[in-house]
Amino acid sequence: MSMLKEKLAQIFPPLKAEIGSFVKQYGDKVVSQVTLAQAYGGLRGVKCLVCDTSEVPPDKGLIIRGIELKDLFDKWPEEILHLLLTGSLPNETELKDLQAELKDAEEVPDYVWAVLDAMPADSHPMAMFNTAILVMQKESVFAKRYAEGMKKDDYWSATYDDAINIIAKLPAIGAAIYRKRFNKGPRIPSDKNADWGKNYAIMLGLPDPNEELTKLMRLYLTLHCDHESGNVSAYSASVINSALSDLYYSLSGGLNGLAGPLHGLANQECLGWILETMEKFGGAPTKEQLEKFAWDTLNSGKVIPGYGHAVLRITDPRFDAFLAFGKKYMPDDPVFLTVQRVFETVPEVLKQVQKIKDPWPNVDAGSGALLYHYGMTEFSYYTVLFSISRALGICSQAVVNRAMGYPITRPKSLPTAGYKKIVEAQG
Ligand code: HAX
Repeated sequence: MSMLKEKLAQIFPPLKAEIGSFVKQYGDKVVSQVTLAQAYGGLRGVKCLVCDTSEVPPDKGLIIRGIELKDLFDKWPEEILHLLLTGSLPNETELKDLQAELKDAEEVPDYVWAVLDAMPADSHPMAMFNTAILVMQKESVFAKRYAEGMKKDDYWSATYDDAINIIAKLPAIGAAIYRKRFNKGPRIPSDKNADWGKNYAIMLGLPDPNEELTKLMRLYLTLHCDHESGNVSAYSASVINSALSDLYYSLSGGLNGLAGPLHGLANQECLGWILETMEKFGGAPTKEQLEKFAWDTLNSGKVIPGYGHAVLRITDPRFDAFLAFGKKYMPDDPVFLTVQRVFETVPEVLKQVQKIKDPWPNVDAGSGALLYHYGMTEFSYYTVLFSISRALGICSQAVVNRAMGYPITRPKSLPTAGYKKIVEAQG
């Protein structure tokens, strides 16, 4: 058994007992109330989910297991995976053990390549990525063991095996989709000595003379890892997983949600918007030009991608991290300069629109410009990169949920007539 799995086997039983007695003792305490506006408004702010891997206070942004993101910028994705699952960063031996475990599981079955080859050449990279995950469902350890009558206490262990088997393969799958979809040449084999993030950079096949792209990939894969459990992709995946559909089904399903323009696809949309301004104004636009362009976008009924958030009310610390990276490695890049100028302009515009609750940039406002700088100019691919990272959080949440024995998710819906009755009864 790997060191990480052994550690989890120690951690989970007492945690399950603790949560069990906590709920038994305080089960009837009220933790949240739901107004009619919230029922019709995407359940914004309703506290009714549990997520122990991370939380997102509106005034701070992502906190992973009690550690603010700004203190994790230099950590590698494998370290973050360990943190998400166990609540602590790995020591050197634990990190090596986890990296070896991932290496052992990285071989992608050949039929995945055949399925990707059979897809239309103009398929969206996200459709290709989620198909690749789903088509591997027959490998699920959870599904196999469930069919054999696995005990409920073992659900987490089989989910863990699926999580490692999937996470290990995602860099190779993601990189192969990039190369195939954008005619970059044949797949590049995995480097047996490279860590998860570096290996991904290698397999993409983009020039990386000073290993700056490798650094960006590690940072990117760390920053997008998790964002509590109420966002569309994590919540969808968790609902699917609660039916004991294995992680191949649930991760793929959740990531289909990430493919939406109000969620992960915003990074593709945002770079598109930035480049559109540059094309229109013949280079990096002035603040005045940007201000007008922002108003034109709003007045045409569109959102300004990369700005606003359902939870956050500050500049997203993940955006701060990308901004700092850009200032260090590409201060004069015109696309990056435009991102900075948009940051100096757009919040002031959005503040004037009363209904918008968060005028600040989110994670998707700057990441694309950095990828563009290193030659990844095909921005319909960007959400795949997001997905590879987000799989860390979605898989960790599923392992924890199955270890805690949480039941199937099934909130109650009412027809509008039902809500009218409730409201009328209150006078
Ligand atoms: N541009 C224009 N209008 C915006 C806006 C923006 N950037 N942000 C919010 N609004 C609008 C909403 O569309 C909504 O309008 P309607 O009432 O007419 O529908 C109104 O302001 C109130 O919205 P809100 O309460 O401030 O925000 P929501 O919680 O409803 O939505 C969103 C949050 C992220 C979906 C929203 O801010 C948005 O559409 N932003 C642009 C797209 C984007 O960047 N998405 C990525 C978010 C981060 C993420 O998940 N990454 O994966």
